Amino acid sequence: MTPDLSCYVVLDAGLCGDRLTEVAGAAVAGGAGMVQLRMKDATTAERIATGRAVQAAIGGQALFVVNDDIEAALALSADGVHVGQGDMPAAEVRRAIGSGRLLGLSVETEAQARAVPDCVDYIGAGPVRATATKPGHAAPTGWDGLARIVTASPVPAVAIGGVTASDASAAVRAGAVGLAVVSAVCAAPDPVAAARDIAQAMRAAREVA
Ligand code: TZP
Ligand code: MG
Repeated sequence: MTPDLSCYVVLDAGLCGDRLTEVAGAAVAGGAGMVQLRMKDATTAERIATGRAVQAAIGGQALFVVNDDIEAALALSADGVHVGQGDMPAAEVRRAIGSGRLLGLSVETEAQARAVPDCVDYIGAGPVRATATKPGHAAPTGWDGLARIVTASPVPAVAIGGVTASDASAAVRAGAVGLAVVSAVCAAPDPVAAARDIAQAMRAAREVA
């Protein structure tokens, strides 16, 4: 499975509110290749119910991963799971989800990037910039820090944290394969156009690189 991570939309329940399913469909219509369901304060049952609606909205047009919740991901037959440094260790997640699903890991520092195990398929690296979307996040990496993380990581990286379509060139220069966004799509007045801008900007940035 070689996912297209150029435009990776993280559906944050807090930011999307009751538009979550609508934003999922819009993200895919705009060209998002990967969609993550991120419901921090929900139960597994709620994640499964919302995940079903999201999957219906995506209609198989993008990969679908669940943040943190292995049980929900398995119940949904999701394409993968994304975990952070404070969650279950990646090797244990891999054992639980099997080899046929994607495993993403959040990475905040170069040291963490060096320690990424082989069982991880991609990393979400950042935050590149400070962002209100993730309270208590690690120190922003900036683009130079992101480049160091990318170099240290054995697997592809998407840049996350306050990034927008206008960051595509910087992300490509830093070696990232995509932009992972929450507010740039979830809080956009036109989420289809927002996702399309990101996907196109990444394509264009790669062409000139
Ligand atoms: N992980 C690192 S920063 C972040 C996550 C989930 C939030 C990114 O949100 P936004 O709105 O794109 O800055
Ligand atoms: Mg987590």
